[in-house]
Amino acid sequence: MAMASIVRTLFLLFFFLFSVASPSTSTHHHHHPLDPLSPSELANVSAIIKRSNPSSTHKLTFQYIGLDDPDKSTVISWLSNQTTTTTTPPRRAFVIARIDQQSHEITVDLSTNSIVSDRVYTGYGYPLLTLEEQAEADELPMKYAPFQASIRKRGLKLSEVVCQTFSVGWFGERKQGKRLLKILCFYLDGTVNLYMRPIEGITVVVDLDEMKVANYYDRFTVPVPKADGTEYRASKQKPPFGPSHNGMSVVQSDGPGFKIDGHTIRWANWVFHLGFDARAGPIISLASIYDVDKQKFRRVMYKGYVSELFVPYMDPTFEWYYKTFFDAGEFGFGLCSLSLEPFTDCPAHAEFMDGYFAGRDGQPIKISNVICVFQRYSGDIMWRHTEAGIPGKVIREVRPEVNLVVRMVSTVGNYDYIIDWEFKQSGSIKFGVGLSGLLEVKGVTYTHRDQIKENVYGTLLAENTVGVYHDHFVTYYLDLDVDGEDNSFVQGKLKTMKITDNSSPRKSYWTVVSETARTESDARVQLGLQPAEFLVVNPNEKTKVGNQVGYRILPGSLAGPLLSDDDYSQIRAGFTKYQLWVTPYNKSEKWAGGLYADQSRGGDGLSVWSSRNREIENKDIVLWYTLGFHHVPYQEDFPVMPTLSGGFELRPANFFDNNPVLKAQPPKRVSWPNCTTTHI
Ligand SMILES: *[C@@H]1O[C@H](CO)[C@@H](O)[C@H](O)[C@H]1NC(C)=O
Ligand SMILES: *[C@@H]1O[C@H](CO)[C@@H](O)[C@H](O)[C@H]1NC(C)=O
Ligand SMILES: *[C@@H]1O[C@H](CO)[C@@H](O)[C@H](O)[C@H]1NC(C)=O
Ligand SMILES: *[C@@H]1O[C@H](CO)[C@@H](O)[C@H](O)[C@H]1NC(C)=O
Ligand SMILES: [Cu+2]
Repeated sequence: MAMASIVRTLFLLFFFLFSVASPSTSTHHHHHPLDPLSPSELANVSAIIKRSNPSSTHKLTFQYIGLDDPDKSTVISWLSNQTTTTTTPPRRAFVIARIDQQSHEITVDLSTNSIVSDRVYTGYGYPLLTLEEQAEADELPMKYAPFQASIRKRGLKLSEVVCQTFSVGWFGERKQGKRLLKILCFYLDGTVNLYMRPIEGITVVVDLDEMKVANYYDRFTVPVPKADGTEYRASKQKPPFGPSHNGMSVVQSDGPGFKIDGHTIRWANWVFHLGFDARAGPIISLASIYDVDKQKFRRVMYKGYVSELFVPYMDPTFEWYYKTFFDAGEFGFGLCSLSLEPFTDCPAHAEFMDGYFAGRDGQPIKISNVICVFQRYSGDIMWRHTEAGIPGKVIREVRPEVNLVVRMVSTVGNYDYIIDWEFKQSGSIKFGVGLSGLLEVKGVTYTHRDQIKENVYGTLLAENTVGVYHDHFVTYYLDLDVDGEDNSFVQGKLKTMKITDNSSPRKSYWTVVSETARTESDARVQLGLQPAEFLVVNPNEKTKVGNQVGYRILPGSLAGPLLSDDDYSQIRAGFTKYQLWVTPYNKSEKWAGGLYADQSRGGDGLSVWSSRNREIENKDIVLWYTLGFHHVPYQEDFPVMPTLSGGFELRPANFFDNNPVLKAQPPKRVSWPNCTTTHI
């Protein structure tokens, strides 16, 4: 939620000094039209834009540079022709730059090294914040005399203070606001867990375009929570120690089991493309699964990624009310990811992929090991049966479950979001979100619950420390192409049927009544209220016995908004109103909270698009799924949260003619060094 700590600034410097990829070293030519922009492409894009906006006369910053995908039809015909041709479609970049305090949307053609279009955006809202401008803003209070006085007044040392940036949201202001950030500061002095030591009462407002303090508030003083007990580093813990385990690992006798070729990953019966984007993080494209009976790969998903995260806090007081963050659209979900640590973030047998983004000056910055890919074996059973009903014999068949996981962790300030894409041989894709990291806590005078007589909007977690109630909503963009583009959204509603004519001893049963959504309004669903199956089908493709081929959504982590519809934050986050939406495919409809999420007003985004109520039957459609957590903090979340996990699943539904892993081969017995099975 908050961003740009000193830690991150140091990381950034590190990358600038050691990891800036030189354009001249990369002559790598592109293998796939959906590959993310390479370092040299990022450098070229910014060089082209800089050339037409010389720094002598223009102030230019790059807020976002990413791949501008070729048209879907181009990609698909490239894919089906790729063995016979080597030319990839022309590469383009989409850029949002701030030029002389205006937001420009610029498309650059990399095959001609030229600007194709340059449009000034005049609507509400602002683009992604850069890491660099946040780091600069964080330093402003240190040199601001009233802030220094506030720190002195509290008896604190300025050298132990670190500040963090917070987006300001929108609360009904009529006039277009300036690009602002709010800055809150924290106290180290004996800990690295700065988030547990807020210096409450002080709010610094920064004008980003001017890069100066625009407003300053010091409204009250409460004790800064103690450093004691906030430490989470293993090296700093004192006995008695917690539980340990035996350092277990998984043996892969024949290697990793998957192949990474550029950005294309092949594993078991799956093939897909894995990209990285500063805003979305990992992007999975062109996921297809091999059908053993049909002897071919069949398309499942054209593209999927996290489109937005909405994190509203539930404290309406002056210091907290504005905390209603759009973590992807304001801070960049990819931008906030840091290198994964081998052996701990991902198991020993994982492989890693690097990611690149453009810094504020347009130069490429590398995040090494930003994504990992690994096989997951957790002792689960893929399918089994023991047959004891046949006289004279017992038949036992078991297939253990081994899945493939693609993982990225985004650390948006205090929170760590663990994003897992898990592919199963049975055709399922599981979407996992894990929340860990540090709570955003509020400093209070109370040291015991019995002292509290007012609403503190959260849980007293430790002395002087309240964990404020909040939500996390994660919205996925899922462009499913089940056996091709033209798909429909079907709700199979489970209806109770009454028997009143005594035709059966039963009084009732349930049956499935299927309804195909005709327009977008038919496909807005608040999950959990009614028993139903939710499917994306291809009405033009049938199984041998005549069912429409499809995939169904297995909902999970259901949480709807609890803010009122007229609350400004909820207007901005209209996409959380339903957990499921379906829209017709439109290349420009990507970001559920709008392209310009910072200070957005709800004028762009999923709920606005859906309100056009376009036709979606037997068309290229996009499914949007929002999972959520209402987070009531508990003391166990202090000083660092044990991971809270959630997710949902897409699962084939009459897609295959029978169990697609019927003929999955039993695994080879792996011989373990010095290990025998223990019988209990
Ligand atoms: C970058 O630009 C240079 C010259 O302007 C060109 O030779 C090179 O191919 C470009 N690289 C990419 C990846 O577009
Ligand atoms: C292969 O490429 C050609 C020309 O680029 C295109 O006309 C054709 O449709 C493509 N084939 C398929 C199967 O998409
Ligand atoms: C695609 O979406 C944009 C943004 O919602 C809209 O302006 C445009 O009209 C749409 N195009 C089509 C063909 O529907
Ligand atoms: C396996 O056992 C042998 C003999 O008992 C021993 O020398 C060796 O170190 C063991 N290897 C491992 C990996 O534990
Ligand atoms: Cu939380």
